[in-house]
Amino acid sequence: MEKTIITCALCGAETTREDNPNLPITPRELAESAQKAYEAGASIMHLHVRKEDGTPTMDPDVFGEAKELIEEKTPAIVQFSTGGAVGMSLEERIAPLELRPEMATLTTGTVNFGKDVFFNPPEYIEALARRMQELGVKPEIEVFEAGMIKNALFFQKKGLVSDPLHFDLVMGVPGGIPADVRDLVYLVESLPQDSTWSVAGVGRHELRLGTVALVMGGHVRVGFEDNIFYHRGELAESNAQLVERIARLSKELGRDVASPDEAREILKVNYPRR
Ligand code: KMH
Ligand code: ZN
Repeated sequence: MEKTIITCALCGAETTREDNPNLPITPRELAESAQKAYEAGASIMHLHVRKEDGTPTMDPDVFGEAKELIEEKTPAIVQFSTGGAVGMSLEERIAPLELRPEMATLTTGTVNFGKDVFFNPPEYIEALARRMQELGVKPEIEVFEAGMIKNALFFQKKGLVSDPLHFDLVMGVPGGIPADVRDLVYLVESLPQDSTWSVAGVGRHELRLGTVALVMGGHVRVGFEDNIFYHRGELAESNAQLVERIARLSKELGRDVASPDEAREILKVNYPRR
């Protein structure tokens, strides 16, 4: 089977230091966490950034600083979030793309998100996809609900996202698709043949669905954005600890872990790293 691409979702927008005191927040902390995650086997860093007080921001200056520091410390692919936090405007969410990360996320539909709504109307999707295409940024299509796959194909037909598509199946968000294995199988069977995919199981589902994905030939996302625990009731010490475990499982199951350059090859990330 193909090597496993491990994505590390370093901090997200929702996890707080109260949830887990080991959460990296500043660009320097994010880069240090990324370095250890890279050494443990991660080849993509899914990046959100925070203000100094820990609240989420889409400030391009903060994204730029974090990107630069991560790229100094690791050869990993830096993947910007364009989802940000619920309630952010399109203008805020699109702005960091001008920094031309190698990859960025693209959520192809609106979904309830706990008590909130993660708002992604067609005009947002179109604007984000178009700008990514213009700048040569490879989208990772974030799927929180089954209908988002079909919607991604609609934008592909319009010529706004290019083949081969890469999907991240985000499962177990309250309001989104549940994290059952049958749901994962259904989502994977709904993807275009030539596409690639990873799974991001939320909370306790991270390890279980990640392991199933390894067996199915998919790729895996782990990290504090999705899960703060190592075991039930035991907080994870670091992002690297979560990466290390899924890397170990992958190797035990006969799949080596992809380096960043191997990940670029598998995903057809064309944009040359600067
Ligand atoms: N924080 C969520 C509302 C993305 O990174 O693009 C959206 C999210 C998806 O995390
Ligand atoms: Zn995210």
